[in-house]
This record gives sequence, structure tokens and C-alpha cells, in this order.
Amino acid sequence: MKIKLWMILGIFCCVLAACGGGGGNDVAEEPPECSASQVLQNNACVTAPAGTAFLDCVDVCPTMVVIPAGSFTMGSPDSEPGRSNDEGPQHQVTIAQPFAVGQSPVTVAQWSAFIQATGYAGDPAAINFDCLSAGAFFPQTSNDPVVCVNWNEAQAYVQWLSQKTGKSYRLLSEAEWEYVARAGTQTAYPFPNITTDQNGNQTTNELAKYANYYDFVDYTTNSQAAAGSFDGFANTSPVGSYPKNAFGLNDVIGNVWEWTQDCFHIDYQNAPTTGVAWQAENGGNCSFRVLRGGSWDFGPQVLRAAFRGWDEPAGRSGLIGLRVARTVP
Ligand SMILES: [Ca+2]
Repeated sequence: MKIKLWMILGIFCCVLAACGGGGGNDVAEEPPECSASQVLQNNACVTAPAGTAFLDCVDVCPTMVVIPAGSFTMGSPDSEPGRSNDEGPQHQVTIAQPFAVGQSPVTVAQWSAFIQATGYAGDPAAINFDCLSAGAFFPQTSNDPVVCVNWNEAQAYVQWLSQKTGKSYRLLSEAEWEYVARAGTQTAYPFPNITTDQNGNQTTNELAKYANYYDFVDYTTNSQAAAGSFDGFANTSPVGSYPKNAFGLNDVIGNVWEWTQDCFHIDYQNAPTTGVAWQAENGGNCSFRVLRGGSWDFGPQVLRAAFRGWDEPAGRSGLIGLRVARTVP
């Protein structure tokens, strides 16, 4: 009975509210407060247009860019020079929702801010492949991509960023990585006019316009001289030293390998088609996590968009860094 009375009262109030339009008591509603990845549209917060760059916190947060939803063909065709079987079979991947990706790999300065804020001592089980205890074995500026950060430490970083900003930070899935690396292209290299030999290596120094790698001079002389290096850098380069890709991202190809969330699978048989991270299912080996993008110390063939690398989650290397992603809004 009590319930029924409340229901009647509720209906009565609703009728009053509906009829009260001429009462003159309307108060203009405050516009909602949108998050950094959103814009106000018709008095509602919606995801900002693709290409919008934003920050979830000043000073220490990586600049993020809104990436459009879309479809692409992941992997390389059998005919691609230099490819290997782990890059196939090619399959269509559809990313249904926009998401956000770090404009650049995480920098030395951004990583230092994390360490300073948290006192994080690093992964106690870390294996220093080629890293000194203090970090890289070569000089870096604060705007270079951080290296000597293993997969476990990358997880600690995204957890901290999530906690700090209240947003869902994470690594990219391998499929998301290839999607943003290709940025609408479907060629071996996601850059124009790269001609290759039968091994997939470029036949000119054209790639040097777009990425930092073990470049043509270094490659042909098998030496690592900075002098004469077409791309201008013998080791890592400050992020943004090359043009952004069509999605507005820097250094996706080259500079440093980037950790992804995925466990290693020997090929793409039964691979997911939605852009989610592929974990242990279908024979995934989580003793290795997938790396993408090649690095300053790898030849051109490895900088093809479909090329896949992998390493132990505890492994630190001067060739490996990370890029973050986050769900929007
Ligand atoms: Ca180089």
C-alpha cells in the first residue's frame, strides 16, 4: 500500500512538472564539464574529433591524440620482400571506437616525473640486456624516448597515470599499434616512395626523411657513425624530430621499439579482429611480450609496418621504450 501511495504521488508530481512550463521557474542548466578528450556539442560532452591533441594533466602527462575508429588489414602479404611468416595471415581488424594514443613515445622527462612522484624503484626482477644500472649506454636529452624500461615497469607507469588522472591508461594492443603505424597506408613502409630490394631493405635513403633507424650509411658500411648518418642520429633522437603521420603521431616507426600489451603468438591464425590485446588464448606465449616499430639500432627492413619483435617482460634494453594509450572519453 505504501508503495502504491508513493507511485500515485510520483505520477501527480510528474504531471505538475509537465504542466508547469509557463510557471517562469526554469533555471538554465549549467553546461556539463567535459574531460580533456571531449568537446561540448549540443550541451553534451562527446569525444573530440580525430587528431585532437590533449593533456590529462599539465607538465608530466604525455600529450595524447584522439585516433579515429576504423578498419585496416593487419600483417603483410606473402609477396612483401623481407617479410616472415609471423606477419601472416593477413586479416581485417576493425576498431569500433575512437581511442587515444600518446603523440610520441614516453620521454625521459615524463618517466623521471613518474619516478620522482612515486619513488618507484623499478622491477626487482629486471634483466639489463644492454643497459647500465643508470640507464642507457648512450647520451640522451630529456626529450628523447625513455629506454631501459621493461614491460613490467611500463605496467607500473600506466597504472600510475591512470591513478593520477582518473582515466584508463594502458599500453596499445599489437593490432592498435599497427593501425596507428599504418595510419591509413597499406604499403610495406607507411611512407611514400620507399623502394626496396628483395630483402625488404630500402634501395635509397628515403626513409631517413621519416624515421630514426640504423640508416643507409650505417647499414652499408656496417658502422654506427653519426657523421654521415642520413637520418641525423646515431642513437635515440628527441621525439618529434620527424614529421607526424596522418593520425598526428610521431616516431611510431623507428627511434625505439615500443612495448605492446600482447603476448607473443607465432602467427595470426585465429587472431582477434577487434583490436583487443591478444593474451594467452590460442597459444599465446606470455613469457614474451610483443614489441613494435624497430629502433635506432635496426636496419630498414625491420621498420616495415608489419614487422614484429618480442622480448621477455623483465628485459630492459637501450633499444626499447613505450607508448601509452587510453580509452576515451
Ligand atoms: Ca639513425
